[in-house]
Amino acid sequence: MELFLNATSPYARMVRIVVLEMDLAEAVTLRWCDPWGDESALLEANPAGRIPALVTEEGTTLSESLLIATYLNALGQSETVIPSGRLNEVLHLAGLGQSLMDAAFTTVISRKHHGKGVDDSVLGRRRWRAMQRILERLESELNESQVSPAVTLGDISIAVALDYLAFRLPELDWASSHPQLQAWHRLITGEESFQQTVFE
Ligand SMILES: N[C@@H](CCC(=O)N[C@@H](CS)C(=O)NCC(=O)O)C(=O)O
Repeated sequence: MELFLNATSPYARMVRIVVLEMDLAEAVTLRWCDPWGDESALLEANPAGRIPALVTEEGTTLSESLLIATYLNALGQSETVIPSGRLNEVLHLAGLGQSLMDAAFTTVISRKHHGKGVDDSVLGRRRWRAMQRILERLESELNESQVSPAVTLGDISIAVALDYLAFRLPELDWASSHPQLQAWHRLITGEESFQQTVFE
């Protein structure tokens, strides 16, 4: 299989961590690319021109990080990142993580193209409010005692989104205002799969 990715995409990092957690690293060739460069190989794999994109052993092209994660989860030999007995909880958390990622990533890209003033636009403010609300929700739902040895897609999605906030929007300083979440995040990101994939 081939996975198109770069070192700064939170969506791609989430999938990469799933690859590692599912013991699939040897089955996946990493295809480093610039999603903004319209490279033909990436456009072939995903006409939307976005990463992550996965080409399966059969040559099927998959896009969208959560769908790729679902596919990899079904392939793996080891413990699953979407345990069926915890489906509600895992999908609930994965959705919150993805929403946080979306709001953060759109903020970063909007700033890049329209300047920081875009944060004060109607949509910019809406995104900031969404991020604050999601962080408050996570602070109320997660703490150290909920960390189980087998990391799930929900854990991965949220922890990567939080790392992305610290990486690209450090002024938000989510950690100091959300102490329980910070403690949860510290435990999750101690995993080898997180250490191997830090944002660069
Ligand atoms: N919903 C998509 C979002 C993917 C996405 O936006 N990826 C960014 C990189 S972080 C990208 O490739 N952007 C290039 C573009 O939008 O043209 C997913 O979950 O995979």
